Amino acid sequence: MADLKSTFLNVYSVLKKELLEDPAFEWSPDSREWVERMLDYNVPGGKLNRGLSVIDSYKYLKEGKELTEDEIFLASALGWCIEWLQAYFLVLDDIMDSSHTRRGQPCWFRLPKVGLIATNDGVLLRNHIPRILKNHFRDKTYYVDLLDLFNEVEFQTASGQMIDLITTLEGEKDLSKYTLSLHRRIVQYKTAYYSFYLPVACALLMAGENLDKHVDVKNILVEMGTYFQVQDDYLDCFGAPETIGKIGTDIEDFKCSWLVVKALEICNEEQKKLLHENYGKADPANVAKVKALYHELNLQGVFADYESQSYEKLIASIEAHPSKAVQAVLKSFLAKIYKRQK
Ligand code: GPP
Ligand code: MG
Ligand code: MG
Ligand code: MG
Repeated sequence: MADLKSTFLNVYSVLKKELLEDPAFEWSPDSREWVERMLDYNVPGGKLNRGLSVIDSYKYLKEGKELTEDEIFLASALGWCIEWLQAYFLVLDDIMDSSHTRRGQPCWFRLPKVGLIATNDGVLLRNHIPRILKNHFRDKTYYVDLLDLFNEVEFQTASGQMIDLITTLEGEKDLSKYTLSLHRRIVQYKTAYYSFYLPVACALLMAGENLDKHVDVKNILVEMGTYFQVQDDYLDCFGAPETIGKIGTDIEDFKCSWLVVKALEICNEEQKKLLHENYGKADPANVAKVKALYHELNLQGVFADYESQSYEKLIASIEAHPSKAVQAVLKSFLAKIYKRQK
């Protein structure tokens, strides 16, 4: 595993070097330095689960056959495309969510030298993906399918992000619209497709599969991604910032988080009034009142039940899948996130 990770990181250096020598631009020392610093700050510092999953999944699909060096490189390059996509989303999401920290350091746009240049860096990160794909996959039979996959998934994510944002609009602060079905729609689109379906879909394309034949796999991965974002919502309030690398902002931002949806489901009238008065305000005193209510309602216990039920359901649907190789892919993915603390 440690070995796979270091191979994966070596591929990052190769891809970065190619991008910094992209012949479509006339580089200067300044521009090269900026992009290199921007990439090193935003691309490789996460858990790398999404990227590494492409290699893992491809291995399972090859049913134990030793991968060639070329296959490992290509699966890693696709894994990095997903990490690039994630970096692009996070740089912009942190601006949209007024976040302060990410991966244990200030958000990129919070650096005094960066500010709103970060928006253009997001655009650059996004543009790097088709360049990596062109450099390494142009002559593959599945090249068009890869481009189409990344486009589809980006559209779904941006659409999910849009509903995440517009539900919080000032002047329409109305908690009564925050239901489990709205929450589900948001997280399915903003998180599940790019974080769960995309890595496995990349591996399937590399293995020569037709994605139209794997709708059942997609459905299971979307379920898993939904569970993953519920964990993210939970950790936003109950996680330790030193462990998750970020300070939560969902309460301040009036987000349709799984926690507020559950709180609204189980609270009494008096508690509901407290939520209405304090949710979505930046003042730490208001935030503290919401957190105290979450404790009072034992949302930790409610979440623990949700977590074990989701796990059981996911395992049952995975075991109903006819292919043992696909089962192995999905189970290894689930094992990586079950009861995660970060
Ligand atoms: C995670 O939501 C969703 C994304 C990172 C998708 C962003 C999509 C864009 C098109 C910008 P989150 O805000 O809960 O994540 P975190 O808790 O990590 O800030
Ligand atoms: Mg965010
Ligand atoms: Mg967000
Ligand atoms: Mg979050």
